[in-house]
Amino acid sequence: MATERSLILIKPDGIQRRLAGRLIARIEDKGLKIVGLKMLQVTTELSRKHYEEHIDKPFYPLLEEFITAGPVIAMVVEGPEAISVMRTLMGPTNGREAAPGTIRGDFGVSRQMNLMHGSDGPEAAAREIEIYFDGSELIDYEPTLGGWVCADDEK
Ligand code: IDP
Ligand code: MG
Repeated sequence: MATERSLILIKPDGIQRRLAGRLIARIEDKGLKIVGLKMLQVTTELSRKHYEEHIDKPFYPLLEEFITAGPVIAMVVEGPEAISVMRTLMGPTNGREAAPGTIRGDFGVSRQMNLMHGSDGPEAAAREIEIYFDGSELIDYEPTLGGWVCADDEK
């Protein structure tokens, strides 16, 4: 088991729908640790870097229009297997197919406007964290309740 970091975004629909607090609460409720957080405006250039694997796909122009349409909140979330734990917490891409109980299943009905982004693997996480954050913006700290979130051999 590994402690991992994942790059999480609350996308413009989450901010515009005033869901940011509730979405951040889902991460906190799960027991994961937020080690970096900021609001920013994604530019066309940043979108092309972040979503480079999708640039040639037919949906990319709409994705770029969406992700640059308003501010996002970017976070780095840390915890045991944080990358897959966050993907499970968010649910599948399409909100119509996401099960109730998942973030996308509880808050959305769209494939594009699906509220959050989460890295899909360790390589993507490292790449994306570097795109959105400077090392100095990430804070190492031990939450007071850290010892009650999971056992030492799970960290
Ligand atoms: P993921 O965010 O669940 O990893 P990806 O397939 O990597 O999903 O797609 C990146 C983002 O692009 C999605 O979260 C969604 O906002 C958007 N997207 C994905 N597929 C489509 C599509 O077919 N039409 C429009 N937007 C899409
Ligand atoms: Mg993806």
